[in-house]
Amino acid sequence: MFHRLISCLVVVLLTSAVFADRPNVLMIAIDDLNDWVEPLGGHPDVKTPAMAALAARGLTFTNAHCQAPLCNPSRTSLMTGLRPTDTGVYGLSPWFRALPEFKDRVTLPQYFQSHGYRTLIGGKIYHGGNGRGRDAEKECDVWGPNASVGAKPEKKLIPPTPGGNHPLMDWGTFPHRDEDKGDWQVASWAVDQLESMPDEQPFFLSVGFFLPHVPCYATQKWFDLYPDQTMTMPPLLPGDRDDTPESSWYIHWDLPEPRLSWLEANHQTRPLVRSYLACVSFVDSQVGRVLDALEASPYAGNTIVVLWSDHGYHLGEKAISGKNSLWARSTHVPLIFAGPGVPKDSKCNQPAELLDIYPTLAALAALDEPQGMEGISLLPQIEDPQRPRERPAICSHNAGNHSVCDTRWRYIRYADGAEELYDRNADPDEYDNLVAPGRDRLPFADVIAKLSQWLPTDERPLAAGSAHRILERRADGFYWEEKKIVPSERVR
Ligand SMILES: [Ca+2]
Ligand SMILES: [Ca+2]
Repeated sequence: MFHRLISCLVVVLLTSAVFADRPNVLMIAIDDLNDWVEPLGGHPDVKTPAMAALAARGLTFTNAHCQAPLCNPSRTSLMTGLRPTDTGVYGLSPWFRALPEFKDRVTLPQYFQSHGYRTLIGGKIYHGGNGRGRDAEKECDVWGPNASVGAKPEKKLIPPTPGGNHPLMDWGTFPHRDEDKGDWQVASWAVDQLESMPDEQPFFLSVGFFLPHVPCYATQKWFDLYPDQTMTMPPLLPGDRDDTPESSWYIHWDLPEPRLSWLEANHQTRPLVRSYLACVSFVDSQVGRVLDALEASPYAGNTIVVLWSDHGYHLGEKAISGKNSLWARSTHVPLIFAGPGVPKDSKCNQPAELLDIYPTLAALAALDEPQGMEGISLLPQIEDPQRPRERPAICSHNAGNHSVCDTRWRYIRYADGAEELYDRNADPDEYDNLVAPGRDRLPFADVIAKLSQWLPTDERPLAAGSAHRILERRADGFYWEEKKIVPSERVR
């Protein structure tokens, strides 16, 4: 009995000694946030003071890209450390735990939990309610509130949208309070956790915000930041799709997110842009509430912060709104690290992938190197932001469709072999497809050969239960959500 007591005491003392120098982790995820944030400069008017302050005390990866331009596959990849091409998860279904081969895959929070961390998840980290059902206790120690829209108007604020007038497809302002929004409640939960965190364990706190995902509702004060008369519109080049291949339409063939043609016909382009900007600033204010609480807590000096978005969003660029593309507006995402070991006010333009977050956080926290990762730790770039990275950033949207970005080029290859190439230094808006049909491909053969080496091979078959936004190339043509694509029916 006495021996047991002593050995328990020794274990407690040892554990405290080990934990004492382990940094905590605060991971902030934002849904559908493109590069319209101050640290990335994607929109000249955008006001995101909290993210700017985080960038000032950390390192921003200015050339970071998601692995899939859609919630479920992107988050599955980030949290498991596997590419969509190796999970077969490309659609809004399945939840990867439903697949026998990933039932026990150790996710990012679970990896920290296995190293003695207390793990907490609030808001949208996994897609929808994933992880919160049966066996929820296996995913983390503490679940906070799920993501929600919160206050809604009595009826939609915009005209009925194509593709079934989806209830989420809406934007604008109406009388409500910031406190009644789902993201406010998620931020409040995170603040409460930081104020009452037990001291005996380091923590891994994941906080996922829903906005600026549609419906883009915000209170009037956030719209007032962007006066309609002076707000800058994104550059929308008429005819920009004239040089993109036919299959570039297949990857977003039929969606609830309206095309630019519908936005224009319904005078909704400016309202959408303004609502999106308002929501970006609102969500930034909620990031600020959480970061202020961290600053006021005993953990201010010993917490690694990482902020990311699961993918970007088009606001009319390339004739579409929404995600589901392989261009900059869909793949380019905020990725900011701050805290112990991270240089202040720094930028790194080397290609980075959301997939890299898992091994990077493990390295920053000095845990054993996680095995079986497809991401590569960004620690060398955190130590020296100028240090080159050989591997480009790869984004995949359904089997066979990939984009590859290095520090200069974006190369896209679709499942039917069609190609695009953009010189992002000379053409940051990716207007000019250098290898459009009829153009001389030869001057770019070397660049294409170099980038093509990184295209995923041996792609895993589509995961069982795949649904929603699934594109397949079959012997007799392309199928969108099980329905054969008839090219002449394309909605421009
Ligand atoms: Ca998303
Ligand atoms: Ca073009």
